Amino acid sequence: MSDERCYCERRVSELAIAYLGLGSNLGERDENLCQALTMLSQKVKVERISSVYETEPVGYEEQPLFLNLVCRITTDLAPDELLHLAKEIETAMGRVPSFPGAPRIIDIDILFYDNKIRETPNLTIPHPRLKDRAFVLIPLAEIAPDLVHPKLGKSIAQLAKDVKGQEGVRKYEGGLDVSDICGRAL
Ligand code: PH2
Ligand code: MG
Ligand code: MG
Repeated sequence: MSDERCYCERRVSELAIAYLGLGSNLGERDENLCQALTMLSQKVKVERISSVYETEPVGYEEQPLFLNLVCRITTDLAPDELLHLAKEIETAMGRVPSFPGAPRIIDIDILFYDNKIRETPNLTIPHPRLKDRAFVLIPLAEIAPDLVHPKLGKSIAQLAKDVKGQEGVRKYEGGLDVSDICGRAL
């Protein structure tokens, strides 16, 4: 076995698998999702992208419908570095600070990072609200049904089956197919 091969195997085993949730409800929502995926792909490997869903706003309800998707990435970034990247992309795309749950051009959330459980003031992993959010669980069940939530011990398929508000999450049929364009662009 060559040294090079050993090196490659070592690198691969250091990569983390993370799942990200993306949402947009301002401007050209599908283009925003695509731009965010393209920017992410410059720093991490975007391995899989769910379908795009049009979703009713959860929480603060007086705002436009969202487009949501989730993706699986592999990365050598640590969780804090990944959070920093997500914030950097949000800001570069023109997101301005507002009240929690306000309309936004783009939101990029870390849902899972390997099997890690972490609760710190600036970052909680797994995402603390994902278990109640059909707009996360339904797309996630497409690409990771057997992923087990490390705190709840339940699979994504199970959580998605039981989650409330499923009627507010519909496959997005209009306009661009984000995963298609991004599939070509990434
Ligand atoms: N994000 C929120 C609050 N509410 N609702 C939908 N449908 N989609 C979102 O991405 C979303 C939300 C906070 O990040
Ligand atoms: Mg969010
Ligand atoms: Mg966020």
